[in-house]
Amino acid sequence: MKPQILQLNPILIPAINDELASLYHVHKYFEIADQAAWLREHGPSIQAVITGGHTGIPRAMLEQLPALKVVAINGVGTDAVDLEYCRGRNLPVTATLGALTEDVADLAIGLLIAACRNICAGDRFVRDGQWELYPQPSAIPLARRFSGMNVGIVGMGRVGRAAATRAAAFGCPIRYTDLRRMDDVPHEFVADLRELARRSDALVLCAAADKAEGIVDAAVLDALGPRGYLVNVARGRLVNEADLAEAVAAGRIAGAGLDVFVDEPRVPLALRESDRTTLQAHRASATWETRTAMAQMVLESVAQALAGGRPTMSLTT
Ligand code: 8YV
Repeated sequence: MKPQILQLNPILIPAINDELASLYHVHKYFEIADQAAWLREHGPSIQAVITGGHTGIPRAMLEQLPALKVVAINGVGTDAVDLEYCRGRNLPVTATLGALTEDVADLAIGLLIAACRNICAGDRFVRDGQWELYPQPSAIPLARRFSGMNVGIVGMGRVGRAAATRAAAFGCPIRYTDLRRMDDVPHEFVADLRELARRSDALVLCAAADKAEGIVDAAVLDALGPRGYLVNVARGRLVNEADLAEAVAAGRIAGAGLDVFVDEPRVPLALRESDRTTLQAHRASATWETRTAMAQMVLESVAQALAGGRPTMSLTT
């Protein structure tokens, strides 16, 4: 009999789904109507879980999966999995480390340029026929130059470094904050986030959210100031979203480019209504190339764990 695996998020690569189906009996949790009853009946036979970084897996569900040999995260965020609990069970939790770095950094810079240059508002202006109605150049406010901006990176991990490399290529002086100074990073370390915001034209959030919640609050946004931009490609909960919505609505920051939100897919109205925001539906890693590479790593991790070995990408064992 094929091993039974539980998939909490869809995988969007047909070839990978075919391979999963050929190797395992795959249960798609998101398609099950009575999930509680299903878990009670089938939980004991599940040997592997595949989930997304943002979705993770609740501890209560893990407790209903006694035969589990691996939690394979199709992503890099581990903030939605209780890693301590998994360590206690000697349960491998794997992530797709390195696979999505470039795409997430690309989108960070894309969002920042889109925010500075009002690309989405400009698109709506043309698309809605407004240009014909208001052909005078003054109908659209002047934008801000991105090249040469002071960029502050919050979280100098893989994605932070890739975003810094890209911004540096645009002639941007880079500063960063993290839990500690990194000896192998050529950019200026600023320990205090508020100070980093004060010295930045744009703050780019690339940090893990395992321990950081609401670190970008009204005080940080005010330090960024009315000419400053916020970009978030990490996790919504790094930001106090109510503070951000107020700052955007009042023009206390110049704009924001956001791929992630506190309570996805719900996005506060103030952020949706504002022309200062450029919004994405948590899409930073959503390219064919990256999602294929990620899904292959997930397949590999599940195979390694079910063969009785320690998955190479395990963060807990
Ligand atoms: C993933 C993410 O692409 O890597 C993460 O932690 O949040 C995402 O960007 C997502 O998990 C895909 O399932």
